[in-house]
Amino acid sequence: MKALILVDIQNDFVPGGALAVNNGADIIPVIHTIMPHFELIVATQDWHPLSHESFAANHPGEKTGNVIDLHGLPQILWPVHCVQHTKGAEFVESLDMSRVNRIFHKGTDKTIDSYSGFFDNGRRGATGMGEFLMNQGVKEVYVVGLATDYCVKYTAMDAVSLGFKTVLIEDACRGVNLQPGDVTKAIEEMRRNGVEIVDSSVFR
Ligand code: VGL
Ligand code: ZN
Repeated sequence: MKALILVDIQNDFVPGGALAVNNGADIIPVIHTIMPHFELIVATQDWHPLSHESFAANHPGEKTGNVIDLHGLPQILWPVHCVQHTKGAEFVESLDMSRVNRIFHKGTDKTIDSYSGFFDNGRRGATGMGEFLMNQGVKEVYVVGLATDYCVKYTAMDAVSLGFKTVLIEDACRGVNLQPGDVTKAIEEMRRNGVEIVDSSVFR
């Protein structure tokens, strides 16, 4: 049994959003061509309280892009994004959510960020997605979404660590590239960690 994981396809991560990923919305038609090949589809939703400590605005004197020590973990400071119950946190309207079986929220604990859709960055808590997929008999996961160099990368690498055969569909992802080359590096890191990298053309 295989499952498709949609990572953080939310308004704040596409052009016009608070943490927009270049060409982020271009993945949506690609994902629509892939969806019919899956019986099980799950989605992650970055879902922060306004007080989330990954927001630069919650650290007077700090700005977006700075790295701080957050309760023992290095934390990149982000603009305020994906605040619970706001427009920015909603799934992009053109995405067909009718095919999505379950949604998993992440980043709800204000004291720790959560790039992966499985665990927070300290592996202190789980979202329940891993257990859900295992209970459904899933052995193989295909990962798509935003952003390649953060939430997609950590989700894919955690999937490997949980024992899933893990495939990244590269053209169904886009990245932030805070530093030029970050996306390329993220793809290489995933490959090194056992993630198979493919193009959506394998489904045609
Ligand atoms: C993400 C930074 C902060 C992502 C989420 O979805 O890649 N990046 N929160
Ligand atoms: Zn976030």
